[in-house]
Amino acid sequence: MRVGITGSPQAGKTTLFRLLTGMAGSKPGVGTGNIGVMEVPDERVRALSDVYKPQKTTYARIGLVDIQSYKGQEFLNAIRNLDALVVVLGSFMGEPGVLDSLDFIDNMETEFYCADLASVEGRLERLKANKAKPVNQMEIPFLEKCKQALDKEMPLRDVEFSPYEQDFVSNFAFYSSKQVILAPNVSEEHLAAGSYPGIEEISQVSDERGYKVVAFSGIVEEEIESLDKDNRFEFLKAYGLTQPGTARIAQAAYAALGLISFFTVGSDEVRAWTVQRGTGVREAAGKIHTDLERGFIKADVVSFGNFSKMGSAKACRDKGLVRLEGKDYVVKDGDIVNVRFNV
Ligand SMILES: Nc1nc2c(ncn2[C@@H]2O[C@H](COP(=O)(O)OP(=O)(O)O)[C@@H](O)[C@H]2O)c(=O)[nH]1
Ligand SMILES: [Mg+2]
Repeated sequence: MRVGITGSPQAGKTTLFRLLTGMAGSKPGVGTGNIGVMEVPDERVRALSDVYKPQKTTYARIGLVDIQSYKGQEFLNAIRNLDALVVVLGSFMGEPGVLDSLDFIDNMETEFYCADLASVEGRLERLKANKAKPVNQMEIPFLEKCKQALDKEMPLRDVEFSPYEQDFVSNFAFYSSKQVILAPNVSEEHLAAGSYPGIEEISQVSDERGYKVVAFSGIVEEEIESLDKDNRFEFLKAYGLTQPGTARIAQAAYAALGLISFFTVGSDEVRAWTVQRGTGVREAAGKIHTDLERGFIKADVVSFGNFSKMGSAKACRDKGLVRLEGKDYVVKDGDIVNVRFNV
């Protein structure tokens, strides 16, 4: 899973990329795109780490790309293999920044519809001309359904697909099925005020399209980054915030991708593991090590909520809050998992 940072020129994309990845070397507008990895901050991991005091604490991570092109085929090529996009809006620049941003979103959506429609129609023509095999005939109603939506400029992410159709969607890697998060980059004053230039237009677009909006301020984030931990909290509080914008953006991207975290704990390492929502515990165990999947017997599972209430694994066991789950159990966000296995 990879996320791209996009938006109009000067909106603050590279600034956000640098903040999210900690890659100090990333330069504005250089090369074909900076590539990095971002940590997904998680208070639960921090809390578990406070209890276990492990040698190592590992947060969830997702790949991040700072996209350097804005439109046309070059833009489409740059984002083809990305699963979600964070669109940075240059709200701190006032009216011109707002207009550029709205133009960018408008143009992006048009390019998505056109590109998806072209691939749907091209595929339909080939299927119909070829008298495709029975298995491919199943694809025709699916493609017709996509075409109907795209003709109405409805993004494919808003179309309800059956699990069977969902497989086709994944194979096509449609543009309009990518998740989008709007990230207005607002001035310091506007961050504190909770309102910013263009907020109404941006809300309207996000309501219509089902985009999540997470405002941040590049300048304020840079200040936060320069503070030590204790001062960060006080600083954020002054803005009425509990978490930096970077944390909120990383978490929004993670959720938009349908990803959840489960945890493993111990004195060596407290760690968040990433799985797609709906993953079975046996497959999830395989993320930790293939042996754990192959030799899976059962898993001890306690929710972070219960752990946090009781304060220790022992207290959870005493209260019967640690469940023994078999391979059919579906992992939930925040599960603390210990896999029993035998190879
Ligand atoms: N005042 C202000 N300037 C910013 C902010 N974020 C970025 N900039 C500046 O805007 C310019 C463009 O930023 P950059 O991240 O390179 O934009 P990009 O073209 O979208 O990658 C740089 O000079 C940044 O220092 C912000 O929140 N406030
Ligand atoms: Mg840049």
